[in-house]
Amino acid sequence: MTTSTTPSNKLPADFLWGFATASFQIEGSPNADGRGKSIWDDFSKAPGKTLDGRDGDVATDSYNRWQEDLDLLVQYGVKSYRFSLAWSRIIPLGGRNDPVNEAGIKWYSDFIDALLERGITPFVTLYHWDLPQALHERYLGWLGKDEIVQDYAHYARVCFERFGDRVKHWLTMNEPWCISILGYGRGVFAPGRSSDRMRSTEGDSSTEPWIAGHSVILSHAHAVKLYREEFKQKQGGQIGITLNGDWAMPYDDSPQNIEAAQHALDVAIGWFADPIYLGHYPAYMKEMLGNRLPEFTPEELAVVKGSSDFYGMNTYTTNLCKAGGDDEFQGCVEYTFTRPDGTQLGTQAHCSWLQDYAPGFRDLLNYLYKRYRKPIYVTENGFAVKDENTMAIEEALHDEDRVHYYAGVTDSLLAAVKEDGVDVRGYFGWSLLDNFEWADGYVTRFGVTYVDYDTQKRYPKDSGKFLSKWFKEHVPQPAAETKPSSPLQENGVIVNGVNSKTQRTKANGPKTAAPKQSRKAPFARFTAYISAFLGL
Ligand code: PNW
Repeated sequence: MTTSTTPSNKLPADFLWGFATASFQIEGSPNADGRGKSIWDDFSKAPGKTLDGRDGDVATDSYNRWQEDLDLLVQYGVKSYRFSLAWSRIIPLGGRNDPVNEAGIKWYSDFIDALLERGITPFVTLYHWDLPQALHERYLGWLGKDEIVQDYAHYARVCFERFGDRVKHWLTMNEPWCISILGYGRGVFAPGRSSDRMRSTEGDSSTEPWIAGHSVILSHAHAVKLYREEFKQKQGGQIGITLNGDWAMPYDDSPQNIEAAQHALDVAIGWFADPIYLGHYPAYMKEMLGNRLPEFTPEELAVVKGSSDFYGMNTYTTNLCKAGGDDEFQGCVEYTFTRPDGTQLGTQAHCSWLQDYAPGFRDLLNYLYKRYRKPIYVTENGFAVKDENTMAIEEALHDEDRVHYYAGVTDSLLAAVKEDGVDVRGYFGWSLLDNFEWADGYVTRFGVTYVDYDTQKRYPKDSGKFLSKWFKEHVPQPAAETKPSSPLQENGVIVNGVNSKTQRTKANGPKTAAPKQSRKAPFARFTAYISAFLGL
């Protein structure tokens, strides 16, 4: 393990840290440069679908303000940025026989170049929920297994071909549980299908989520097969999936509640992770769903098993688990934040499903590493301060509860790596910016940067400064590191914005601080600028 060569309170020098976003949540500009509609365009405009009745047409206007976003990333000193590609900007109608949109490709291509020029590693999600609307109309999106697997693989191929010379970290899907359950079961996310006829005129919550999940797994697996067979050798990147999943703690010591916590994990995480890493659905899911759980053919399973180079972990909270109830989407387990003695697990966030409980973060890392034996990238983690949206900006910038959350989590992260030996390779806070929080509209803010939606001005919060400082202190600076003004090239191929010599230095771990003399003047100006900006 790389950690053995680093001092006891430091993460490895090549640890990637940064912030995450998603296309529909930040870009806006739904009609720019030939973009096609996604399922979130109409859904977010339909009455009653978002808390504040607002849609994603402007969001944080990042399609236009991308340079400001890059400036922020530089000022925070991130190593990496996780963002997603909007499928309908690249293939407006989405399908394998539909035209590719060069203007959309150019936008992302320029953005990737701009990241690399700043020494920031792009960590790219292919699918973060904005399915091309045309594919929903053609065959109901993720319910049309045979079609979607081929269309998704084709979309992935276009992305590997056009961006894979520069992108070395790929995520196929963001949070299959949310895609399937919230989109096709509870009906609270696009496309909003549900058996609840108050909510939707169409849908069957008892069958569709499990069918959608099956298609997501197969689509992911076929994209990975394609990458490994045709791209990996020459491009040299890694590819995997990112799953949501919160730690599940038994409500008390009773055997049925201990078992309930495992059932919660089986449905929240094992539904996807067990087939992908272990080669089968969890036994409990079969028991719970019977023949409503689709089966993999042996040929499908051969593609699915082992189809992720790492474990992409999105996590936010810990749930206390009690056996009982009939909510299959939670494994027929009841969740609470109230302990048997009446106390709360942690500080309540703005959204009901989230409380601050850092020990759960460490426990989850340990559970996942032990069960799936893969290096872990924490691809999302964050907190929404209660009532932040109604505070004056000055008050919101001092986001004490979010700082507390991140202080706990970073402690847990370090303990998991240094004391427990968990192989964690990266960490991304959710989110770089306050943004369009799906069904919550803009009322729930997850950003480490405050966005004033009247002016679109960005203001770093205390939490952003905290993470910037924490990672600066806990990730050794590679000896040769400067902020390159243009991507360095090796054999004509840009390698993550640094050349392989720098990477080797990084991998070996620096023994001493970087000699700064040679670039003293510009470097000193640069650090002074960052410090002034962050108020450090
Ligand atoms: C994730 N839940 O979504 C998504 O990946 C982000 O796009 C989103 O903004 C972020 O977390 C914050 O919500 C989730 O109900 C949505 O447990 C809902 C849940 C979890 C994650």
